[in-house]
Amino acid sequence: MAERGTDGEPGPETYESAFDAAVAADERIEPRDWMPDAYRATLVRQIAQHAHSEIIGMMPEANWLSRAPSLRRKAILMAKVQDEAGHGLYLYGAAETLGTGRDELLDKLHSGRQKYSSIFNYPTLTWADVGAIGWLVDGAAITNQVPLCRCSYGPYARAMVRICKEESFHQRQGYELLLVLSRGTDAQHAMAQDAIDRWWWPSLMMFGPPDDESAHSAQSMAWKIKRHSNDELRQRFVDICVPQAEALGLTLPDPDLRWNEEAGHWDFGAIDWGEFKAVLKGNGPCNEQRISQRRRAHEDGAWVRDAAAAHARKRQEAASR
Ligand code: FAQ
Repeated sequence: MAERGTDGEPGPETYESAFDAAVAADERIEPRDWMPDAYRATLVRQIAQHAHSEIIGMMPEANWLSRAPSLRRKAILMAKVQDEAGHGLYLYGAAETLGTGRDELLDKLHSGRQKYSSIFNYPTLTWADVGAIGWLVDGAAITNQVPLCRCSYGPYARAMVRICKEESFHQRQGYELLLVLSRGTDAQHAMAQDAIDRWWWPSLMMFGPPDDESAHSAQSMAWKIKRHSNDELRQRFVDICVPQAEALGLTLPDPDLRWNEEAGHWDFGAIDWGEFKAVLKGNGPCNEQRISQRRRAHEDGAWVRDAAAAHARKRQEAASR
């Protein structure tokens, strides 16, 4: 029997068991529902890192907007980069429903107190990198995010449904771009292969540390925030990519890739976790550049925020007259 508080209201144990029962029954937890503080904090941490990844993730591809090889490619890339901004907005909105505002989260990003995905600390050296990001980075993002559509927290799960639809368009544009290059001139094929050589391993790192080093997985899976472990999703991604690489006529840069008949999966080589840790510590090739560009963009946008606030104030004053 659940405890009752002294004033006759249900005690904390009642709320906690209602929360546990809702999670066990695969029901959604909604913003006004009671939730454990640690559940709320875990969601804010993950959603914030995800939102930051979306807006920092605009930078590597935006680098190629002015140099896209045709008007069509430029229009597609502009739409994709704008989609990423939209994803950031949905996700900051989802975090807001947990009581943490965008200003606070951006402040944590800018001061290095919150992370964003390691992948966006690598440079985009050629046009083929736009294809590699679409195929591999968006592909990894979809593999990770489709199960998040069933996340126990309602606003995050619902945001993921729309995000995944858009990411799937992103993945296809990257695949198609690489296919054209791969079937193009020798120089174009070589450029596509070089991009895959550089983006393959960092893409595998997007899924996070191996399961036995993942600090949050067990609890997040018990709460049904995460539905699969980091290693399970990484394996799923490898299994999807191997036949796609073959269809593209490109080679994944891993001599240890081998079909494992017994396991029904592709075995793959060792990931350089030293590199992953260095990137997380701020020592990747572009960490400094990304964060200083983000801070500058935020400062440059101050007048827009001020103008929007002044406009909202004026409307409110007019309405109350
Ligand atoms: N990079 O215990 P775990 C995209 C951190 S969106 C940086 O395993 P968890 C779209 C982790 O935060 C890409 N940090 O953690 C796009 C934790 O640090 P903390 C982003 C990482 O949360 C495409 C620590 O390591 N997607 O690409 C990374 O259970 C193209 C311990 O790790 C999401 O955020 C990493 N790769 O699992 C945009 C999806 N991995 O907080 C533009 C949602 C781990 O203790 C262009 N997030 N860390 O200081 C998730 O599914 C999870 O948060 C994981 C990590 C799987 C990323």
